[in-house]
Amino acid sequence: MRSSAWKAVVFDVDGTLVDSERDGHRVAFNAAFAASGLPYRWGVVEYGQWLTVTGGRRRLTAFLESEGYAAREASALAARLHSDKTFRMREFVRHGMINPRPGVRELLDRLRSAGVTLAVATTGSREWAEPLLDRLFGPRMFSVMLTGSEVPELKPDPAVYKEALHRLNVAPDRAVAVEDSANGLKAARGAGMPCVVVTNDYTADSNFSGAAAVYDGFESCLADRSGVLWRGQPAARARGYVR
Ligand code: XBP
Ligand code: MG
Repeated sequence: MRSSAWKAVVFDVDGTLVDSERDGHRVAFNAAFAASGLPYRWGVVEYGQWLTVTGGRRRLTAFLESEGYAAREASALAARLHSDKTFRMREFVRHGMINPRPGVRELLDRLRSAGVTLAVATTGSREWAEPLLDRLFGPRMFSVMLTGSEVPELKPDPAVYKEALHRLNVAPDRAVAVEDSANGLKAARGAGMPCVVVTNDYTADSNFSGAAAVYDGFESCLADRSGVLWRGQPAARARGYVR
């Protein structure tokens, strides 16, 4: 089995391990709007624009303010809506509605077989993220699992990656992050980590300058057998795009 020079690989969740935004979070947000008697419904394109605001509660607050709510009222309503939305997302998880992206399971198994420690660093809430990862990958797949519930600042702030490195006891240049978004890439780079990007429909056209590699899916990531996930430190020439 090809080994990997990395001590750890730290995965993002939404949009990376799972394609959870369009048909998961977005649907849960809309159901929470409806349950509160609010007329808002985020369409697929509109939701993609709000995705640049990380953290569901902050996304709701920013949206409500853009609809004319005063800051204090927006924050209070966002908290109520987000609590309902999180309950709904947990139900989606429980009913098996959120699944791994193609190739994710194989990549996790290959990295584990190569002796790499796996971890998670997400902005999402632990209430749904933990049962999701347990259900999809088993309770022992990730040695460290950090969520937006445990850090003071959300991506693109590097806090969640810095804390993951601390708990893993791994130097930034001995671990690589796997992300889907520009905010996630910024967070990983801010923690001094190289970052592999695997894009999705929402992020394919983003600017991924500074990424060690960019793939359009896990299938091409798996096929790149001499890629940075296996080779270790990204050589200067590695900064490029593998599509
Ligand atoms: C993406 C996010 C999350 C989700 C919604 O997280 O920004 O906020 O959109 O989840 P990731 P919550 O870092 O995994 O890409 O409503 O629980 O925040
Ligand atoms: Mg993401």
